[in-house]
Amino acid sequence: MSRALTTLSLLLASVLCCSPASAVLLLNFDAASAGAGVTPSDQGWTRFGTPMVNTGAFLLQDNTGVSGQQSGEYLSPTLAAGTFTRGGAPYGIEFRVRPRTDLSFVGNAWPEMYLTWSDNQFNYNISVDKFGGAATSGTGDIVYGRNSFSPAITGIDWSTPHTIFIGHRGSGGSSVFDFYLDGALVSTVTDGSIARNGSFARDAVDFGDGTTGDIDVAGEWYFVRVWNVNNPAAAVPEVGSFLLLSAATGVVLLMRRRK
Ligand SMILES: [Ca+2]
Ligand SMILES: [Ca+2]
Repeated sequence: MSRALTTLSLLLASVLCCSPASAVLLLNFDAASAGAGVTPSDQGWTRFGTPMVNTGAFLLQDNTGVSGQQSGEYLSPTLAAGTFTRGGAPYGIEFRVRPRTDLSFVGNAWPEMYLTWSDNQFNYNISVDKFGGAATSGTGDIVYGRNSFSPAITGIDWSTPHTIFIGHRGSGGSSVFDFYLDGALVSTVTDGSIARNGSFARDAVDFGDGTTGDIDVAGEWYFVRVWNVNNPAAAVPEVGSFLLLSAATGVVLLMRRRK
């Protein structure tokens, strides 16, 4: 075996033997991958209320053009029992969104553009707020809670979409949630702060417009994913990409040796 091939073999072997365990994408609805017109209903999710429209880039949630208040949300297929366990194994909920209109920050406005899930003990929910609190311009938030909004991430410029990653860490029988904005850790919330009574979307996720109350809002959902890892840096599933990268490195080495 030539030295170059040996080098390539060693590279591949080192990747195979020493890569961290691959992250597993447990659930994924990606609007762009699904294609225009395809909704989560076509991929085994359950829809409640008004459908969203897949533009080919995102799912458009928009009930603002119809008088009265609508709701419309999608509940994912149920994952393996215990996937979400309080104090249990890591998991991550990742989604890319852009609100088009503001949450009015009154009463039951909380689920007008929200994402929710439950573990074996509690329900959790976050909402996407274009303008923080009662503001009517400026930056906005990712908030949690009901009737009052507690911000997990603030100062978000929603003129463009952003990716939110909520990482679950078990901690001695209870849980903490790390909130990431576009891959950067912003805050950590204990389950005592974010947990609510309820079991809707247990071992599953649900997103969209969850109430017929108050005003309606519009927004864009690009993807919604669940991982078996709790931080976005680890959320890279493709072993193949590592091999390709290594093979490319090997080719470069081969070319250099030939010079
Ligand atoms: Ca609504
Ligand atoms: Ca607001």
